[in-house]
Amino acid sequence: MSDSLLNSPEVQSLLDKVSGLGHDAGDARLKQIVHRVVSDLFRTIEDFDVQPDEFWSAMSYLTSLGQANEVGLLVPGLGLETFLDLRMDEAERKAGIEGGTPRTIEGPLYVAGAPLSKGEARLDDGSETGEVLLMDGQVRDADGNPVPGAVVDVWHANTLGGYSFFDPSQAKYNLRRRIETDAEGRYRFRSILPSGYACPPDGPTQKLLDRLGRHGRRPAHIHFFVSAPGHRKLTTQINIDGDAYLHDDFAFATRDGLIPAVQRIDDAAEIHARGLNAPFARITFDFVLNREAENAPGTVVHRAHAEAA
Ligand code: MBD
Ligand code: FE
Repeated sequence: MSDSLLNSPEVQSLLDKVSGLGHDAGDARLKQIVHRVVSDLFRTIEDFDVQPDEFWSAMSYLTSLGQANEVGLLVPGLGLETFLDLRMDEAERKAGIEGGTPRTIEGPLYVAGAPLSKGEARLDDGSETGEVLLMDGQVRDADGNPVPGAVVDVWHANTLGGYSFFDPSQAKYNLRRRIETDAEGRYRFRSILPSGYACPPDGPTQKLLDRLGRHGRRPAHIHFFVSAPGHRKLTTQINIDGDAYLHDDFAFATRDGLIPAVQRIDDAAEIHARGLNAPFARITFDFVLNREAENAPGTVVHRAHAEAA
């Protein structure tokens, strides 16, 4: 409402001191950003006449978000992770990089150091009765040439939407593998079809979503990092077609080009030939990597990751 208080010399001087402006010690870029963020908070408090009770309930919310280790869950829920993707897409367009497999968000549930194998892997430990999924494809470069020796780092949820490590009922690295592509750039794996994810119903993320009148569901999906020397690292996911939340993802990660057909195979001879005893699902999906470029920001993102002990 009133800009006069915000613009008063007293408040402007307060913001300068808060941000460490006016002296050389510290990090100049961080000072600018803190100044902007705190100024915007002051403005929000002023414009909405935020009362002390409301302010302290927000501080207590942030405390609980950290204590529940849900910062990485609220971030995609607020579209921030998708916004970072859109910015990277734009930077690549400006750098003349086009045509690779679309990126989409990493999300909070990656675990580093999954077992590495050549050409193929089985992701599930056989303890679940989910529908078998056979997935395969090729990693290619921008010119359509196969990329041998690329690493396809894949992770997904089980049939209850739970991820190993975060769900202690699952074995270490269950449904997580790294597969090195073969001489033709091909990878293949056997797993089970995942189910969609739901935010912990009693957690702080879901609490905010409830107050926004939103759900906390994701469609069934499979995550990938695909990397190879000389190429831009790809962070992406595929969605399982037909999921009720396919175009209603609380984390805003569904993109055109990332919804491959799911073939349902019920031919007895083919089931038998695969060493299986029930109908299974098959997905073929090729990844196209862009060449590394000096005029675009890097795609190797440093963020805290769990490592299964
Ligand atoms: C997930 O499995 C996920 O991928 C994201 C982005 C958020 C929550 C759970
Ligand atoms: Fe996920």
